[in-house]
Amino acid sequence: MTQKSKQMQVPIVQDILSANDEIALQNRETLDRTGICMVNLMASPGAGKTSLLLRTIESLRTKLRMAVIEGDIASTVDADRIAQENIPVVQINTGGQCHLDAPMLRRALHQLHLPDLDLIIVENVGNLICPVDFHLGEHLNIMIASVPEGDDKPYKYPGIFLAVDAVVINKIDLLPYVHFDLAAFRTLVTGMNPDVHIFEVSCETGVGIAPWADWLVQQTGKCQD
Ligand SMILES: Nc1nc2c(ncn2[C@@H]2O[C@H](COP(=O)(O)OP(=O)(O)O)[C@@H](O)[C@H]2O)c(=O)[nH]1
Ligand SMILES: [Mg+2]
Ligand SMILES: [Zn+2]
Repeated sequence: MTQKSKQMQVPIVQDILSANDEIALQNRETLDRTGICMVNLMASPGAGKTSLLLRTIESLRTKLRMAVIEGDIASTVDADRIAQENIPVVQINTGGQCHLDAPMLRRALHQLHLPDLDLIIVENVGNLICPVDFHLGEHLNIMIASVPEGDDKPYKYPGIFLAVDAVVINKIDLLPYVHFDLAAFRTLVTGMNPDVHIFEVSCETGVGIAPWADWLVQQTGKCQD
């Protein structure tokens, strides 16, 4: 790439991001008017986003009125699974795009009956890189880091670890079989992001889901004040 074409690309990216931020702000205002908390759930493919959603729905079904927005490059597999739980679900197929953006969320929010909801959880496209750059209007950014992915991910993808409000370490049932230094991982993440909340869970066994669900109830309450 020539120096000139490099210079030309930077303002274009900034324009896209700021146009997105403007719509994200409008989404946020829509949610705040109705006192809804929206969570942007990010992780690599297979880390356990849909599994954590299912466990969260199971725990909070009687406490919060929830809906799910499912982002995928293609297919409705995850949305179909959530719909079986009798929770309102909207599928966004990004048509190849590797992240959700605020205009997509605006269209999805139009399909939900907002006065009936307390909490919306958005399953972003499986990707640790760009989803974090595209605000959706969310109140909380959460990432899942799963044990088999290894404990070095904060070094490789610092952007997402710096930006999130909470890191959910999933698949802790696999700790006896996989090298993952939990203490070192915690130290590294809190060193990068001192305010981050860290949860250790297994969506397979249900261990650790209760503290995560309690925290989510508490955070949702803040949006309703
Ligand atoms: N052993 C184990 N497997 C899990 C756990 N959570 C999810 N999985 C499995 O990991 C795979 C991917 O999970 P999924 O929720 O679809 O991940 P997503 O792509 O991030 O939505 C599935 O086969 C799940 O059964 C866990 O805590 N322990
Ligand atoms: Mg999924
Ligand atoms: Zn992307």
